[in-house]
Parts: sequence; C-alpha cells; structure tokens
Amino acid sequence: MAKSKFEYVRNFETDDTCLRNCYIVVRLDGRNFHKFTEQHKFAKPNDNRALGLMSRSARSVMEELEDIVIAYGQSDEFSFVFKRTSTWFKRRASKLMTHVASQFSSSYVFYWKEFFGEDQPLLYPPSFDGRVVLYPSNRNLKDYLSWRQADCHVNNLYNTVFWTLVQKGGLTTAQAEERLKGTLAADKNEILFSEFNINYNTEPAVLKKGTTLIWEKLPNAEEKEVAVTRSRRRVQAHHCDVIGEQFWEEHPDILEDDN
Ligand code: DGT
Ligand code: MG
Ligand code: MG
Ligand code: MG
Ligand code: MG
Repeated sequence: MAKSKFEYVRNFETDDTCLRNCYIVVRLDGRNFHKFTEQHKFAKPNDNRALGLMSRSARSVMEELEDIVIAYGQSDEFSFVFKRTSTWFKRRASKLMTHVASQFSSSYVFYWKEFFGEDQPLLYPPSFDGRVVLYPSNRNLKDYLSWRQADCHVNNLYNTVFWTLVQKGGLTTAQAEERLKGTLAADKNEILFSEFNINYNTEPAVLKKGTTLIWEKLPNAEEKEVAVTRSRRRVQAHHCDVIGEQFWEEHPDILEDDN
C-alpha cells in the first residue's frame, strides 16, 4: 500500500526508549490528595480503607501489566519496578508510565466501594501523576526503595505524634506544630510514650514500613495435567523493612545480577 503524504508526521514522535539494562521505575502519586483525603473524610493520620484500596489497585497493575517484579507504596504513592531485561512496549517510557497510571487510576475507582462501602461515595474522579526513573544497578534500585521507605517512616512518626497531640492531647494544629518544631525522632518517641503511653514500635507495620508487593510462587496443584505448564504465582503483600539486606536475601529472585 502506498504511503499517504501525511505519513511523515510519525517522525515527529519522540524516541523515549528506556536505556537497556536499567530497572525502570514508575512512581505514581495522587494528585492534590490533600484535598481528596479531606473531602472523602479519610481518617487522620492513616486511613486503613485507603491503604487497602491503594494496595488493591497496585496488585491490579502487577497482574494486568507485564514484567513488574516489585512494587512499593505508602501514603498516596506507589512505585512499580519493571525487570531490567523487560522489552515490554519496546521499553518506551510513555507507554509504560501511562499504562501503569491508567490501570491504577481505573482500579482505584473500580474497587472504591469494596473498601469504602456505601457510607463514603466517591465524589469526583481522582487522578495520579506518573514519572519514570531508570536505575542502572541493584544498589541504586535498593537505595531508591530505601529512600521511599525512609520517607514513609519519617512522615508517619511525625504524623502519629502530631495527630496524637491534637486528638488526645487537645492541642490545636498550630500548637502541635509548634510543639514538634526542632524535635528529633527520639523526642517524638518520648512524647508518645511518656505523655500518651504509646510505644511507636508496636504501631502497625503497614503504617511504619509501607507496603511491598512481590510475586510468590504457588505450588502447582495440577502439575500432572499436560496443559498446565506455567507455574502459578500470586501477588503477596509484605510490610517489612526493605532497607536492610535481610529482605533481599530472603527473596533472591526479585533482582537480576548486576553483571
Ligand atoms: P500533589 O501530589 O503535589 O498533587 O499534592 P498532594 O496534596 O497529593 O501532596 P502529597 O502527595 O505530597 O501528600 C499526600 C497527601 O495525602 C497529604 O496531604 C496527606 C494525604 N494523605 C495520604 N494518605 C492519607 C491518609 O491515610 N489519611 C489522611 N487523612 N490523609 C492522607
Ligand atoms: Mg507531590
Ligand atoms: Mg500527592
Ligand atoms: Mg504523595
Ligand atoms: Mg490503539
């Protein structure tokens, strides 16, 4: 078939192929969730329904899209890591990022009722921004995930003390902010413990550590049936430390060797 004279416009498309051998990370973040969480009456500082919905949506992304080996989420964000040898959509950044963002957003709406029930309707369509970052080494990728988990810890400790001072200590938000100005982690732990008898260490791991999703192999029940060759697997959620080496030693299949 002869090409139309319009065909040349295709050449204006930007080449956004991701450098090979790199892990491709897509991080999503809820757009203006400060307002979204207020309007939908999210519990402060953490809403378990919302955390469940974020995880459910991230699982949908892993199940529907190719080559995601691990995902990490906290607050209104989720990061998805494509394996470094992935050739999905020819590694085109815009294709990967938009598929992740739209699958996540539509899942967030689709599963809303499962988590929020009838009492809290979805008032308007939420959206998530996306960005792509490439990490060339296992160390860089682990440091990326460590960075997000450290962020989760710092914010959660602050928010926990802040809202405890307000909700249980009767302070105004301005007074709580003033009280916490210049305090270190140890000071915050001490306020929680000595004034409110709360041991931060025993707070739920999902809040302190965020959510890590990885693939878990299932024993193949129908191994003898010739048709079933693919070993079955499912997404498993963990709320553990990913900064230390233990997690990576326990799950050596997530990352590929650097060399
Ligand atoms: P952005 O990302 O620049 O469009 O703006 P925001 O407002 O989404 O800002 P961001 O992403 O830095 O902060 C997340 C907001 O979501 C922050 O206001 C706290 C809120 N948020 C996240 N999870 C919860 C929750 O479980 N409960 C409540 N009450 N708020 C939450
Ligand atoms: Mg932001
Ligand atoms: Mg946000
Ligand atoms: Mg955020
Ligand atoms: Mg099409």
